[in-house]
Amino acid sequence: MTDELILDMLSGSTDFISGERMCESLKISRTAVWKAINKLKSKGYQIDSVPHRGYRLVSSADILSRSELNTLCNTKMIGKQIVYFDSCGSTNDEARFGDAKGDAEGTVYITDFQSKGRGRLGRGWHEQEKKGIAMSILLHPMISPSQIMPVSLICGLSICKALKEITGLNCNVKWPNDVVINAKKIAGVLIEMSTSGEIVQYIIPGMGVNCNNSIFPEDIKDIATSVFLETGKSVSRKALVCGILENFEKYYFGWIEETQETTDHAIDENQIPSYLKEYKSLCINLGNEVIVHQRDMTFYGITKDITQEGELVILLANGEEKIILSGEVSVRGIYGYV
Ligand code: BT5
Repeated sequence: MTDELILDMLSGSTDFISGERMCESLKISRTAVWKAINKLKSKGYQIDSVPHRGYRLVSSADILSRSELNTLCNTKMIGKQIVYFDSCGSTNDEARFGDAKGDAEGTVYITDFQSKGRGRLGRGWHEQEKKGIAMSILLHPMISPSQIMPVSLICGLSICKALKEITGLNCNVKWPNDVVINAKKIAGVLIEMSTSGEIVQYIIPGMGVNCNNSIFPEDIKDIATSVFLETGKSVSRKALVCGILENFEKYYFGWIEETQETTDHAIDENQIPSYLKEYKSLCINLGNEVIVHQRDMTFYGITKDITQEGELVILLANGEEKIILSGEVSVRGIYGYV
């Protein structure tokens, strides 16, 4: 914790900060400062120490530290509080524990290594230490459980947009929230929520993004990809985290506001929510052949549209239209479905 506070001070200054000033501001001993500086150096931070002048941060380690993310992220609420773990089981669990402790809406839980990352329906999420992004956001929206589908779409859209802005990659979203490029998956989203009757107590979107991975385990090597594998270059995970959080904040609060307006007034069927226009332009399902697996049923069709509530409209071979809110949807040509 002391090292995080010292990092806060160092990253907020381009000049040297004396050891004495650190002791005074943090009410700690000289030895505690010295130990914390050494801990930061051992994590990979390059810190100049000059007698009579103090310490200065020269370069950062590739760590998703709270203080640096706080300085970099240009958001009002999402990520204003960041809880960082060197390692943890699942950031979605950490967000759940955080909610129970009364953490604020918008708190982001992030780790450099997730040992028990979850996918949907009991599946796993592979993570390589310090190569990807694993983070979860705690949300307390004033909506009913039946209205949450767009949060899922907004997560995929935000990752897609940030990947374009930071790395130049042209990714797509596969409904509801996988992010894909060249028929492989580069990011996935797991949404978990708790409800009490008609009230949403929390929604926790967990996002996993493959950044600098050069290799994947045998079972997913043909379906997974990373920024590094697509561009041949490493990406700054910190910059990408901030890009995702900034996009998420913009689309999420825009959607909440529009939802509020449509609750106050009659729904205008022609007024598409702004996030949805952009989502549709990146959605690989639209116009393509899909297979839908729902419990014991499987059917084929062409994706015709996405409703304002975020559901998929599928045109079946017999001309009937089917609206899908959940289930596994595979798109022809995308990992595995050919
Ligand atoms: C997902 O599930 O894609 C949701 C992944 C969410 C992970 C984040 S990380 C932060 C937060 N904390 C968590 O514990 N989870 C969230 P699903 O659509 O069910 O896809 C899972 C499937 O994707 C697996 O069965 C594998 O086939 C494949 N897979 C696993 N790891 C992958 C990876 N790193 N890249 C691409 N595909 C992967």
